Amino acid sequence: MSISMIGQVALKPKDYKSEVPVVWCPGCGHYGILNGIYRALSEAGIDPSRLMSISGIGCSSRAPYFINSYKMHTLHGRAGAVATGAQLIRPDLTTLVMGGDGDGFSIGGGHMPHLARKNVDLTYVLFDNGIYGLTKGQYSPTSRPEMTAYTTPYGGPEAPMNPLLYMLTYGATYVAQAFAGKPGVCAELIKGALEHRGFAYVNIYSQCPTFNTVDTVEFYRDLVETVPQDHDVTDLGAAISLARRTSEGCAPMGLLYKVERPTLDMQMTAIMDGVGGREDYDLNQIIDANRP
Ligand SMILES: Cc1ncc(C[n+]2csc(CCOP(=O)(O)OP(=O)(O)O)c2C)c(N)n1
Repeated sequence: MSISMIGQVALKPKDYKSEVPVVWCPGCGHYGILNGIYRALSEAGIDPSRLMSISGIGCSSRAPYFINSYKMHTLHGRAGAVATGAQLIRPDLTTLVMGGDGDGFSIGGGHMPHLARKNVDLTYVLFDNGIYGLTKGQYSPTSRPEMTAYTTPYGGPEAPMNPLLYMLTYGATYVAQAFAGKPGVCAELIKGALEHRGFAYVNIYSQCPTFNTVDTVEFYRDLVETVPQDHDVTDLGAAISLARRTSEGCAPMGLLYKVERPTLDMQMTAIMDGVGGREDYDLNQIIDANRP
């Protein structure tokens, strides 16, 4: 988001809590992520009246209800598409998208590459619990083969996708990963994402104690490994190498990649300014001429 959005207000994390009670299961990792989001919003000084929280459908996609902001709870898998439109029409506001691995990478999988390649100026926090929670436990694109669910009672035949590798490959300009059991790390990385101008993707592992019995808190604790201090966040090759370590059983936690590139709204403004300055340009005439 634009730098002018930073430090607008001095509010405490609790000031970002809405009056809606949080209804996730006891022990759900999504609580830790939500706390990280409250802290990040507070530390970045985001004005709640200038914040758009947008989600699809899922347990995680309920997050906007719990955040003091303007909000849209949209269609399953369509949060990114709706957010792109909202951000383009109001680039002066902060756009925060939240949702699950099913929402983002199953039904919403067709939208994710375009958010990254277009460099839409928004923060996308993906609550990655490796399962469909809301619909009571089906296999998701990030499920490990070991996970048994009622749609895969003997485990799954598919290799899980790697969200970090995916986002790096499609051109996201900020890519980070954390674990819900470390809300402080979540807060730091989400704050960085909110302050970043461009498409910022934060993948957060989140335990689902109700339906996912293999990706436990202990599993994630052992899995995550802090990004080395000497990692160069502008080096795409190095970021990709770190992301690939996930398949070797040690997932990077921290900021993997961060670069500057013109955002979609900047490019659109440049085009419209250029066209709008032309004497022969008349939008109504163009629309009339192209009417079917
Ligand atoms: C078009 C459509 N298809 C399917 C559903 C059913 N559905 C709702 S949420 C969901 C998956 C939720 O999983 P995820 O996005 O990983 O979020 P979680 O609940 O685990 O946080 C599905 C399949 C739906 N609501 N709409």
